[in-house]
Amino acid sequence: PKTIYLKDYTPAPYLAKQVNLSFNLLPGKTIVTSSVDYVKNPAGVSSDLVLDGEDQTVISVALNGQPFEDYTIADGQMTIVNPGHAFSLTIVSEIHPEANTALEGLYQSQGNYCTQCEAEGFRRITYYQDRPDVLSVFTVRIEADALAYPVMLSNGNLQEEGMLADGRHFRVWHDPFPKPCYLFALVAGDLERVADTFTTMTGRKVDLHIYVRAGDEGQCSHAMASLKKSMQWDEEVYGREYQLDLFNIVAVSDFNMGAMENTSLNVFNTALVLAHQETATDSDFMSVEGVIGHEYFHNWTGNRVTCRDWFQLSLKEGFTVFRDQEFSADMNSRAVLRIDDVNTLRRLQFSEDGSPLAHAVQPDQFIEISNFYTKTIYDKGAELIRMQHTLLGAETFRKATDLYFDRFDGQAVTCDDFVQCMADASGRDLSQFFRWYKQAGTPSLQVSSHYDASHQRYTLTFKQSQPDTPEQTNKQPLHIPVAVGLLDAFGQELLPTRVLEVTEREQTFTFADMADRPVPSILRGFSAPVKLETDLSDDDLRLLQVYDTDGFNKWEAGQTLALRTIQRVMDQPEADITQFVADIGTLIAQGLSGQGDKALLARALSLPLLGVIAQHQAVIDPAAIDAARTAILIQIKRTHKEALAALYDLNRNSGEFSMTPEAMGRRALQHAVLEILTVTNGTGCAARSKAHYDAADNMTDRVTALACLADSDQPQRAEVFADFYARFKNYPLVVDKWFSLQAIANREQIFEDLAMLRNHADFNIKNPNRVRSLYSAFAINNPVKFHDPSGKGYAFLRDVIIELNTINPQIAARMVTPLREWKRYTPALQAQMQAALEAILATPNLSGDVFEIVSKSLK
Ligand code: B3K
Ligand code: ZN
Repeated sequence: PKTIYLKDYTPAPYLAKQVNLSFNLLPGKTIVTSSVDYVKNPAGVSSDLVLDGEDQTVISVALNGQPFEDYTIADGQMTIVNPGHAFSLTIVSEIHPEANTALEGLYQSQGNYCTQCEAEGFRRITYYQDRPDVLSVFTVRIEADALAYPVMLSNGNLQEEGMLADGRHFRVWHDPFPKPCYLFALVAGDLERVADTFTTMTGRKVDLHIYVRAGDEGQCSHAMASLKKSMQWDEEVYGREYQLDLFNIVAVSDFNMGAMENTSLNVFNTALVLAHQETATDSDFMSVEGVIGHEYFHNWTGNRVTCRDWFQLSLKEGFTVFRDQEFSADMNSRAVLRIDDVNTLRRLQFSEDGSPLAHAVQPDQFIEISNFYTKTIYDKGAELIRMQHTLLGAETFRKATDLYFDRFDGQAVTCDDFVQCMADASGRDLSQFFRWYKQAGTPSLQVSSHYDASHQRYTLTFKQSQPDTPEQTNKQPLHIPVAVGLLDAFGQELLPTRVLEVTEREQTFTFADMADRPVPSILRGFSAPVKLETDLSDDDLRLLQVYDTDGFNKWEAGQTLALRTIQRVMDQPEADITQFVADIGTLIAQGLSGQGDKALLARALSLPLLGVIAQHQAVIDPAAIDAARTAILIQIKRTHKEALAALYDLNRNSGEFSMTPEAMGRRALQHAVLEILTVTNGTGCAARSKAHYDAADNMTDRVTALACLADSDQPQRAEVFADFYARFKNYPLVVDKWFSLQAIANREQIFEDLAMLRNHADFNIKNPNRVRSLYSAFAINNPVKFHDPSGKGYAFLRDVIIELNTINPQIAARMVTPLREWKRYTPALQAQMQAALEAILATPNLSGDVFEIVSKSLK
């Protein structure tokens, strides 16, 4: 496998003036004809036309209409030496979508045709300069059997359609906006359509269509509503209007990722479209809204302004994640969303940063671009945009994004170009800030405070440091926005949020006229993606937990107290934790009084997840973390059993099912409480969970019950899981949940369960959702059993990676994630994880995707 470097970027040798694609979808093969008008790129450095192509048979090539044979094909590239200044090239090739299990390029899902071209799937369809900086106008003709494939879609507007001989029909689609080939899409199949419309801010009517399998039409209303909200939000918040007359979403059940933003033809994983109270949880509803928004927002951030090369992936992904996070925050509770996003960032991105796979938001090199659709590019990338938003303020940030869209509409640009717009619009120098894009790793920020009573002065001293990461040492200090507020000893806010800009390795900020020592609320809203260490006392944290005006930091104070308590119990199992347990009692009492946001209380009552606790450990011992965490939960249960039961009862479902924030908060709170009440897994616990299941009129409550029963050995467990399967066996997305909820069980017979699930008739190695529902659920959400000292957990994952290597290399590579942090575990676990990685590396015919991740992990 070959490494590609950012520094080697050169502009494409030829521009594509227009692209005509014709697809003849036949049983057993598809014939693709591509006719492209090329003209030499004045900025290009070579005069050879080099086209990428994979997994296809070239049938004929014609240059300016004449048969042409003077080309060479080697290493996935067709080269034509000096074809001239302007010419047209027609290539006819044969491909086999029905045999495509990699789910890249043109493939079939449940008999329907669909495409996935980002990042480099277009080359599996036809020979082309498969790079994002070649933008062209596409016209696409599709021909297929009319009965089997009544729906035939591509990007843009429908130009022509008609019947042909032998029961075949055709359609021609035209997208007037030049686009890179990774945004090309085609769908052909037997699908039902759900329709609605949206009127844009200038009064244009846009048709909105969601295509699903027959029978799924009743599960589209939430996705449709989310799409309309997204379109309106982008007009209101960014002034961005949709440009075409039609916007299509197609849901397919075989998909490598969540969804894809192809111009006017988004292709979605069914998991992120279909949602109904009976089959989807509240958090599924939130994900659908967020991802529908995400893909729609790409229309401007990604499609209208696209990436120059794949090193700039975060230009569109980081910005678009930031946009979808803000959209969700505006539609729901901002603090709750921020808490959940930060939890994910810490659990998954911080751990990536701490692994041999750590990389910068704008990396310098990669082997396989598919491996770079990471938490760093996406979620840390979003944090970088968020920090620029914080530094500039909302109004100036909006000016800067207006400038960005004005300056670069229709172009393929870099992260540097984006930050330059931020700098130009604000008049600020952001060159130090740009280091965030180039330096990998999670910075540490240490804060010490000092109160000088005689001068009534309070100071905060910040020390930042950057960890070494692969091929990066001696890093420079970063420009860190730290949002700070000050409270007095009674919890009154003395100083509302102010953004301190830390730019030095060590820097002190002074607050004058402080009659008493204040309590600082530091890094409000998690204003920078750093590991924060403060010298706050437990009492300071307790004050913040009750009085902080910042919802995020209020929660964070409680989590810090919990982390300190967990650490104490890990160090000394007999440690006295009565104060912490009493604090939880105060929260429960608040809940009983009916005050406060239930969703926030649910999060306050939840101890940090093992994956978050692990980030604070020098050496990770999952069993030891779990033991301490569970011991604390048991003590909370014993101390507050009656109050918890009362809180549970108080939040019972009363009457009609509803999706209001209040109702979702109530369900989340019941879940958090039931989790504590059932921690001991005795007969009473199982009875409680079973009762919760029996009373459920929605999927959220059912999943709560199953999650609380998962670890149990009581007879109710089998009963409820069997009932669940019988009810929902015809709903693949719910069967995914059934797999996952068993895979996360922390119980003795888990390895027998896993074997049973692997051999279950409903398991399908070719379906990524099902693979994830078993393997990712186990390896990521069952850390105790995944890291079982026997090594059986690692072997289970190793075997599926080896099996998937030839079937679907992208999914195989992704599955390696839980192994890559191996060096952070105890020596005994390390050795077993390393052995699993080495066994994968020794597999014959290892794909470039898996090779890159495994070999880098082992370094
Ligand atoms: N842009 C797509 C990612 C597709 C990558 C496939 N290897 C999804 C998204 O971020 O919106
Ligand atoms: Zn995206």
